[in-house]
Parts: sequence; C-alpha cells; structure tokens
Amino acid sequence: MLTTRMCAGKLVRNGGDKKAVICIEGNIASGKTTCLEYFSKTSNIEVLTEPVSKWRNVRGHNPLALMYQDPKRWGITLQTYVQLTMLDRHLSSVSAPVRMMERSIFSAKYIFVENLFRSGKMPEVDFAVLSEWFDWITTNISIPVDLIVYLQTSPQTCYERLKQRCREEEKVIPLEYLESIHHLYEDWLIKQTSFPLPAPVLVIPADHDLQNMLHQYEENRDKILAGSC
Ligand code: DCP
Repeated sequence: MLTTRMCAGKLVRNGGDKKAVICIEGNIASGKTTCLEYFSKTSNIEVLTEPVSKWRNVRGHNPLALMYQDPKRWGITLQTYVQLTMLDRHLSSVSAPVRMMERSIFSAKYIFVENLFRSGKMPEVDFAVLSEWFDWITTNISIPVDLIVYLQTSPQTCYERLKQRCREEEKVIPLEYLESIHHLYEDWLIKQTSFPLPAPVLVIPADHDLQNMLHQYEENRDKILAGSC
C-alpha cells in the first residue's frame, strides 16, 4: 500500500523503505528497452518501461504525434503529460529491492523540454510554466535515484535504428534532432556542466549490435547492481 510521510520538508512515498532506483538514460532508440528487458529476467529487480503507450493515447488523443507534427503548438501538451506520467512512475509502489526504470522526470525536463525551448520550438511562456511545475515537484516531493546508466550512442546509430523500427510518429525525426538530444545528454551526464545530477553516472557504450550489447550488460551487471545499493 502507498504510504506518505514528510522527510526534510519533502513528501516521501512508500514508507521510506530503502530501495535502489536505477534510471536507464540515452537518446531516442539508444536501446533502453532492450537493456530493461535483459535485466527484467533477474530476480529481485522490478523493471518499469517508459509510458510511451500513454503518450500515444490519452483518452483517444495522441500528443506524441501532435508534438512531432507541430511542436510549437503541442510541445507543452506532450511534455506536461510526460512530466505527470514520469512522476507517477517515480512514486508508484516499489515491489522489489531494486527498481530499474526507463528515463526519469529529470531527463524529460533537462533534455526534451530544454531541447524544444532552445531550438525555438517552445514559446517562452510554455517553458516558464513547465519549469515552475518541475521546480515545485522537485522541491516538494522526494524523487530518489541511486544510479544513472547512460547508454552512450552516436546520433547516427540511433538514426539507423529509428528508421528500422519505423514507429509511425517518429518518421519525421531528422538526424539533427537526435544530434541535439545527444549534445544535451553529453553536457548533462558526461561534461556535467548543464544541470544537477540526481545520482552518479555509469556510462555504457551502446553503438554495438544486439549480441554485443547483451554481453556488455552482463559485463556491467555487478557495477550496475553494486552501484545502486
Ligand atoms: N519523448 C519526448 N519527450 C520526452 C520523452 C520521450 O518527446 N520527454 C519521445 C521521444 C520518442 C518517444 O517519446 O519519440 C519514445 O521515447 P524513447 O526514446 O525514450 O523510447 P524508445 O522506445 O525510443 O527507447 P529505446 O529505443 O532506447 O528503447
């Protein structure tokens, strides 16, 4: 059952029992889902994939498709909903000692909202409102993260994978979009010059083919699980 208490002035969920939370981060089509699926076979790990299906269908609407069609108009609509669904994921009851989740409320703001704004595709007032929401949430609600696993890819690799998987909404994504997301990720997680880090970062090079990637995950298993506890 979900319980709530106050800790250091912030709302803390789940009774405050110490559970390790690992966020898998990386560009679009960097292989996050494959990584999560791999670790889902490990006992004592709970895996939460990104709520993309919700972003493609909220009460019959598809804010993801709308955002790609007209980011200036629909960027705030999608990102408000992403922020809500990510918060919901972070706060949901934990059912295992280790939780692994796809992305986080932090990358939603520091990468995707930031990218829309910097590229001139989000009006200043929309960015201000989203930022107020984000600041309120992160000031008043405890969102613990113990480790960030960064799947580091080249934008070109992601572009190839994106074309292969052929998700309808994403057909309009140009290479430049993936390059912008890549640079924002690098500034945040590698150079560590742009935004606060909610947790230490483990970098896994992720340009390799599937077999090689599974091998990498196995090789990094101890680091991932040790770093989180
Ligand atoms: N998206 C967005 N804004 C966010 C988060 C995601 O616009 N704050 C978009 C980017 C993608 C889609 O949602 O078009 C799905 O996001 P991911 O790249 O996180 O999911 P993937 O399935 O592509 O991840 P992977 O292929 O690495 O498993």
